Amino acid sequence: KKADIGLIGLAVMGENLVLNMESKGFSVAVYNRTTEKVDKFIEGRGAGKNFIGTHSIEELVGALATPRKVMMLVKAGQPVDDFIEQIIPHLDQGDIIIDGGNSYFEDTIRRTKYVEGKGFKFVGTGVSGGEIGALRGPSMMPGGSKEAWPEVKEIFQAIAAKVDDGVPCCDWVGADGAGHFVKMIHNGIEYGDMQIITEAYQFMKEVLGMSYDEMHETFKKWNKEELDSYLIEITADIMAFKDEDGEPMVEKILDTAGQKGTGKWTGIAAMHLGVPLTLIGESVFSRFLSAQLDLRAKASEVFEAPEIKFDGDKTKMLDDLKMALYGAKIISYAQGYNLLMEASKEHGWDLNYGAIALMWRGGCIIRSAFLGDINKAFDKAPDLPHLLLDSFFRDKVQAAQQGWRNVCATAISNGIPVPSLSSALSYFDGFRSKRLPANLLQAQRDYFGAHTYERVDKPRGEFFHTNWTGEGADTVSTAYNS
Ligand code: 2AM
Repeated sequence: KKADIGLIGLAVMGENLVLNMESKGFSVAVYNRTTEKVDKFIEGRGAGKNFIGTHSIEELVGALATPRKVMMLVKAGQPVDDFIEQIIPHLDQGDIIIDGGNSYFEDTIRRTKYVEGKGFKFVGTGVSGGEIGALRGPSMMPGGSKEAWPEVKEIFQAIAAKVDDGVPCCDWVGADGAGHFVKMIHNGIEYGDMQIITEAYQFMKEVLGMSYDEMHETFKKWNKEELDSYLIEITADIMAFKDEDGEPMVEKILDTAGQKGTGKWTGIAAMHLGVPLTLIGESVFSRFLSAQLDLRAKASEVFEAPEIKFDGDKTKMLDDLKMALYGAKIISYAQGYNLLMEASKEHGWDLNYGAIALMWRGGCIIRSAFLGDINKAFDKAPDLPHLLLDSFFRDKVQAAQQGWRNVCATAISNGIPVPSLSSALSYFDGFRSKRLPANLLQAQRDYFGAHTYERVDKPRGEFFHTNWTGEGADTVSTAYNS
């Protein structure tokens, strides 16, 4: 009997994902470049289960029922292109190649065109949730050849995480690179969520002078309220975790953050599309700053920190801090969705924003109750132009802003960095401003470069130039319009 699906790449993600598929009743043919891993798997975790071990791409493809579904979970980049080349000669019309790795969405756009050009179908799917997610139910974000969706839907939705009454955290995202793009935004949002929690941690510890036990209790409490989410939950656990000597484990960890680049890609995508993705941007920069250990050590000897002065009501300040996190989180998701909307326009993806919130609602690192509220906002208004214009989030941000301002002001006067919390607040203050000081910016550009400007008392699209110094000629610059 032929297998329902084939998988290339028996590393951590691949192995757990095929075990998940098998547990849902699907038979899976497996292959890995280093073929000893195939045998090890078949004799080990795969023993006695519905797997077919194969030792070549030809054998793998030959073991599959038609239309064939060949899924790759291999290192992003060249290996994906190499495998596509190896798979294609063995395929028939209608067969499907699936890339479940962490591919860059531009690569997925290119590969979809290429594979479709050869007469086959291509799916690039984001898979989030790490090792445990892959085994028990990840969040899955598939995009690519639309005609492939009915063929893979059953398997994908069966293995995906479920929320509420069994709603799968997996739905069709859109054409070509849409799935991998949405996965990238997920990762960017994850950077932001993590960063604002670390800012709250430093504030609690240094401004409020809280102990790890107190911080543990606070995060635990927050996890039952608006901030209910996986990242708040694990942070509560981490606060309580003691090293062998009884000291808090986090105190032993070097303060230099790593990254694999997906947050950076999200920031770059925002720059390309002209979207003010400030909170995620700051969280990426904060990781870079954390990595400048030596420079920071030197600077810490040069500059004196302001003395911490806090004699206010700690309970009230903790409530304010929760509001700061909540307000900033709303901003971060609003900015992330702004980027999704611009990308959707640019690439013609026609993204379903409510469905994306549901895909992230369970299984992945950013899973939270909050995503249910985002889903509701897009249910109410599928064409909502910006999350902050939804009445629910508008009211929440209004209610959060006083506490949030208080936290930022207190942090700044005490010399505690809050780049993401404060930049999100500045964004909000800019976003709600009918008039920004960009009028001066336009004047400067016109002054030094004759870039021209539009006037408040004339229709848009009419451009003016002023001879600011009385020396310049009347020639205007048409070099840049942005
Ligand atoms: P390996 O076990 O033979 O190293 C995650 O690293 C997965 O991607 C593994 O299955 C790994 O195969 C595969 N992989 C990594 N680099 C590869 C390459 N250059 N060519 C083929 N497979 C690769």
